[in-house]
Amino acid sequence: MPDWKKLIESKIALARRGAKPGKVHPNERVPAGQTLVTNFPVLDLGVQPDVPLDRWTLRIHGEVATEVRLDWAALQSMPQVEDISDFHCVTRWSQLDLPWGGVLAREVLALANPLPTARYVALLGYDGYTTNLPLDALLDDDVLVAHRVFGAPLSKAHGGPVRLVVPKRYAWKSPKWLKAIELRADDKPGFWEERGYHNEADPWKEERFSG
Ligand SMILES: Nc1nc2c(c(=O)[nH]1)N[C@H]1C(S)=C(S)[C@@H](COP(=O)(O)O)O[C@H]1N2
Ligand SMILES: [Mo]
Repeated sequence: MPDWKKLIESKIALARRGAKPGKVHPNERVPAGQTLVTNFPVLDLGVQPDVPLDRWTLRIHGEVATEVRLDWAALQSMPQVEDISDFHCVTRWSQLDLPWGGVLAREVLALANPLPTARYVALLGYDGYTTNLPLDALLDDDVLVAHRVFGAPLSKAHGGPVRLVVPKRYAWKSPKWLKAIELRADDKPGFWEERGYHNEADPWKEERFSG
């Protein structure tokens, strides 16, 4: 793994600093401490893996009855939905009304027949990035295994060909270049969660840091 020390320190500093005065619009759409943007910033660890469509697969494994490896054709053959949702990054920007296209995460999970013991998910990106959520968080009707945004295929910068979108959590819980979903009986902290970010990440409770 590359040396992310500087990047990690600057991201944590940004999140700790507070939003710029006069630029915050907390209201029923914008959580406290967030600044509205419209340019859909790109944020990641600086490694944007190249995943050609014919090499992309999504593995669903762990506490499941049927381990599944979904390829692009299989994803396309599933019911396609669109959902417009807001995106809140812990580094203080929020973009409203992102029009995602893809497949409901809960339908993708159902293919693997999760066992009753499955209570958490560990999510993995092709860049090695990890994050974690309760399984329940993936069952909402705004959580997409997304491959389109703004009516076009998802760009590599934004996690194409396929990413997860979990609008009710800070955006670090929405892994780009989605590679695997591991269903687990126990919770397993991901990249940022191990570095002090909050395990739950609800922007409406400003769950930025743990402790
Ligand atoms: N695979 C992967 N997914 C990731 C990240 C990453 O570094 N790698 N960064 C996260 C963070 S911190 C944010 S804010 C969002 C940003 O998504 P965007 O670049 O499409 O705006 O992606 C999240 N998903
Ligand atoms: Mo972020």
